[in-house]
Amino acid sequence: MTTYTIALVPGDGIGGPVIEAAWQILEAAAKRGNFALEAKSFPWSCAFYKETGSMMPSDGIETLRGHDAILLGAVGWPAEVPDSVSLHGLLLPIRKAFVQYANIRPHRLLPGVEGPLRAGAFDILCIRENTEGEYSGAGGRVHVGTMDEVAVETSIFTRAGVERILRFGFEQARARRGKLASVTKSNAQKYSMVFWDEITRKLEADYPDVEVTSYHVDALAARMITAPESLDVVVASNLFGDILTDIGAAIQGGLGFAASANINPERSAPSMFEPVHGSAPDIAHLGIANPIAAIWSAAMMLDHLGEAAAAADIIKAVETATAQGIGTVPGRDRTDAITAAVLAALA
Ligand code: GGG
Repeated sequence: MTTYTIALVPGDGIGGPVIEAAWQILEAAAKRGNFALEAKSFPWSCAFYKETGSMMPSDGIETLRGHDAILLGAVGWPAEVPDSVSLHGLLLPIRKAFVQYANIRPHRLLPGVEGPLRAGAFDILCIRENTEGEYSGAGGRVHVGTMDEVAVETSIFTRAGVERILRFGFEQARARRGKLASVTKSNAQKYSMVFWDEITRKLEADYPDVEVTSYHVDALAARMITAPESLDVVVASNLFGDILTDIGAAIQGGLGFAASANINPERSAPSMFEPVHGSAPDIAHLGIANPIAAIWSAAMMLDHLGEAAAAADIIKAVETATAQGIGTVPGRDRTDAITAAVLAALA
């Protein structure tokens, strides 16, 4: 029997309860399947930062490297630690160090969930470039605190980085409905985004079976609301993907349903799975965080590890629970009640 070692990083706020819920579901799935899971939990978070001055220890990356996958909850506690410090201290370094360049975020309505749109069914797979672009962390400030102060933040787009994420998107489109939306703002950003468009055009020839449309990000954002059913796979840069997937979360009923996978497609290092939502300080101690996004992310983890049947069973159990109306209205059902309903459907 295969045993997978999973690094759990619950992080801040509702990260703890949703990861606990996801772990219960994973253990139940393992019991039914022919595999075992071993968890090692790491307390890296804003509380850890307050104690130590760092979001994770200096050997944190090497510690995580020894695991088959990472399941992360949420990062951020802005009342105590600036969000830019927590994000650049934990989440972004893991994505970069483990070359998790493809951030996959599925957007569809679960049964029983009513999104805000009157539009019919949609099933969008957003693929966000995850290691460079606008979140490269290149920049600086001079003349701080004076009227001459200047802040510069440079987006970095490399040919290798853009080509690999677009190829990943083409492959996903090929395996789905054969449509790829490549997103830029190349009318306004005449270097990096024109570069992205050129690489899209170059790769088109390798995927004649995929229908490619290039969109400006503003038009694509509108289309996700007015005609989401027209979209299949959407590939975007780090910042644009981050923003578009919040729209994706909104149209699928809220962040409580938005799952994600930070994938290292070459499997040279562990991949990381996390709900799209943050730590939600406003509801952190109320016991009403929706664990579905974390459970769905855990299913994506099993799928990545090669346990596709167990992953599909978890998704089916989530769908059974939501079809009964459980977890479908933000803030109404308790985290443990939603978890119990998914567990019951899995049994
Ligand atoms: N679930 C992880 C989390 O806390 N996400 C909040 C966030 O701000 N993420 C930024 C990003 O995904 O780049």
